[in-house]
Amino acid sequence: MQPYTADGLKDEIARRLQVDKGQKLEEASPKDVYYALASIVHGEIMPSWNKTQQKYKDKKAKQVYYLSMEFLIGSLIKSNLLNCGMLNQTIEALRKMGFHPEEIFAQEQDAALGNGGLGRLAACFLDSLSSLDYPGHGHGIRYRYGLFEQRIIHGNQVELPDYWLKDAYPWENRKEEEAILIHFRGEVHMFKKNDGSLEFKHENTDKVMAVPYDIPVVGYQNSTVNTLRLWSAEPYFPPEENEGQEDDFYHDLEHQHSIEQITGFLYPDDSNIEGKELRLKQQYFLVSSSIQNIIRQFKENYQLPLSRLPEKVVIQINDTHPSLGIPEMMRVLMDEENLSWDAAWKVTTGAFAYTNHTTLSEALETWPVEMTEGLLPRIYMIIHEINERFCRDLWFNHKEKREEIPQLAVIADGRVHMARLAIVGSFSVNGVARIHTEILKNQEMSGFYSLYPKKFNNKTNGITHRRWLLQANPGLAGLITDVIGPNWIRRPKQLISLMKYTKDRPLLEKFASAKQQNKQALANFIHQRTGIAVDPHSIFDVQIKRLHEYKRQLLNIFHVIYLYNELKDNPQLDVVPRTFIFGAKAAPSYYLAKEIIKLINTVASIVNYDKDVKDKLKVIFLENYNVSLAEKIIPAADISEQISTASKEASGTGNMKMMMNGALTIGTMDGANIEIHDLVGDDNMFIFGLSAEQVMDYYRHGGYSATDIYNTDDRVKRILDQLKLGEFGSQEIEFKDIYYNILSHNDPYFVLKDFEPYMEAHEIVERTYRDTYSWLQKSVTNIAYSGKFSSDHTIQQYATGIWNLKQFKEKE
Ligand code: OX2
Repeated sequence: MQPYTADGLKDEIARRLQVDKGQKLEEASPKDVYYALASIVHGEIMPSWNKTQQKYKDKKAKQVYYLSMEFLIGSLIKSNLLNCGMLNQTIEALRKMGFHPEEIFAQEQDAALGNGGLGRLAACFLDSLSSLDYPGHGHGIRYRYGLFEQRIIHGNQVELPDYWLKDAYPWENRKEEEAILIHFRGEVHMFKKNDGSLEFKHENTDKVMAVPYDIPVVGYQNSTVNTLRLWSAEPYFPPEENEGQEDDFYHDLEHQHSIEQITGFLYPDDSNIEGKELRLKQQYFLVSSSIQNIIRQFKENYQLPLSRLPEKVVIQINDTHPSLGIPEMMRVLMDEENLSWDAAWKVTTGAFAYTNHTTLSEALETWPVEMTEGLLPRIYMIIHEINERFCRDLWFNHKEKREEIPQLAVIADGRVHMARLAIVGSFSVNGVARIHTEILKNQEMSGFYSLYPKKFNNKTNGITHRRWLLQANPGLAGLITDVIGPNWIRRPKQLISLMKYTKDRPLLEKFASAKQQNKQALANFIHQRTGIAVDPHSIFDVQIKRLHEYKRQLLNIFHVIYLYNELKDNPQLDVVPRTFIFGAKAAPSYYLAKEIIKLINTVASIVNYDKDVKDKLKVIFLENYNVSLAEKIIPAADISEQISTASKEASGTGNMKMMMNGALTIGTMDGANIEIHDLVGDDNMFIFGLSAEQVMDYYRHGGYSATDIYNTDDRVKRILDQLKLGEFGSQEIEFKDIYYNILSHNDPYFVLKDFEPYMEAHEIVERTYRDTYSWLQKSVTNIAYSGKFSSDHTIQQYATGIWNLKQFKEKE
């Protein structure tokens, strides 16, 4: 890529404005400048993009396709500039032009094509694949509406549509010539061929075009550019029907609308299934377009028989959402490419690998047989056959499993069980953190684990340190480079060299000052957004993630209420000032989650204006939490709240992002917290609460008695009574459902059970914070060990352990 100087860039921006819009620089709005800049960057990317694709083709490289219903890529302008090696010059150029660089970057709307961790993981993986020169691409859906925009009105979450495409999106290229036809419904007819074998014809189908939009995935200063291909649903116009159809105008409009619905919006559920036919349609739309495309590219590029596809192609499915790709590949191989069942099955199970992200039963997808069969008759036939063969194999070849067949069958109780389909049809099944994989092997999927022990493996999640440290926290990143040199940028594990400096007081002061600047910046942002002044020297205690009962934002807000009660009883109490920062979206239909958001906002509205509390306690709920907001909050965090009910959070990735930015974790022994603990130990994080074994043990024995705790712990009783009696609401009934959920439904997520240890852990936090020097040592220790959680490391593990993929280094 061409190295631009700041002046060169400035001139080029001015030239583009002139040529494209007839505009003088002085007349250009921030948006105009953003588009001019994005078009320059895109122009820089194009040649490398073409070259990379050509190289893969010429060298017949093996490729991985990451299939995901979600890619939470956020904003790309800064990361593209960074990866192209143009960020610093751009910042300088924009300043010279009299613009605030962040204002220009903020013109890009986040592409919020994901809900949370699962979608963001996919985006981090793409970044690492390109940065490590792996041939790896994403396939997803180009939703016209991304995750809803959240507004908080009178404390309540209100959802607004996220029409992120209302302005042109500068990073995508429409590739109409590569569109693919998708078939829904219709009938399947069977014929006997001359050789006696059967032929299936899927006829009278509803046809939809899948049009690809390609987004470049730029590697970090290495000229590798892979592709994120997002499919958009459009009406199919058969050539012969182009004329004389005016009579059907309204019918056509309706038809067109129903087709465009398929890629209309992202389902806003996280760790929860949304059992709707439209969602099933979206899933099949994604996999049918992707699988047809993969097979087409294989045939074009490799000139090999399809039986050898697994040597050149591996398909990683992100949770079960794309697991219909398995029967879809069988369909294409058998019905279109004339492979036998056995040959097609060998290819399919040699190509697919499945990542599981949760053991929550409410998230395990199943689809009603009638719905699947009606919408996808040929696919259903294939699933049925997969199931028949699998059950037969169990019956005849695994006699010890006969009793378990109902729990293992792909079709059971009138439903198609997607996780079972994914396990049977893949050569690899992985969990996303060590404990999660162990739970899969020994509990949730133990029946399958004993059948196929070799399929199961762990790949602990990771995050791209380029976006989450280098780009989001330039102050800290620059300091790290000053201390240990720049090699950590390409080899993040080298952050460990920081351990040599944990006793260097003057240096620790510099770390403190980098954090302080970020806290000041966040305090300014909070003031501008909410009008509330927070003390930038208070502890910034952060919980940012989707709102879910198992993530226990409720436990956090109970702690806040407890502190508030203490301060009300004794306003002179000597406490370290705290700012509690929340960011969370609740699924629109998740009533209790929305009540918890309302409770947090209600507590905030009382605490923040109470004179007795003064500056000792502030509660901030930042609305519309998304990737861009995370980039502002994470560099400023002192405390990272990772307090899920043990065994429930498969991994978590926010825990890694905050650790990498020097926050200390308060958390349960759950998900990847355990692996953070392996590295930094009890001295450098605050672990509390029930273990996963204890939680699972309670579940097996019908839970524990929440009422006992209510009756014996005055602090708990006071908080719950305050909820019930309406002390935190405008009406008495306000938060009674939270109250009853805990006491009448016996506290399914162990909020009360973990209350006492959580309070104690927070006391230790406070004591530790008072010792600035010791706090800084712990903070730097966390940064030093965080390199292991770079997604580069995770991707290396996938590449060697599952994909058998080679880095594609160009030899010039
Ligand atoms: C999330 C998990 O809840 C989270 O623990 C994990 O870190 C993340 O995926 C990435 O692996 N939907 N979202 C998740 O799982 C599902 C299903």
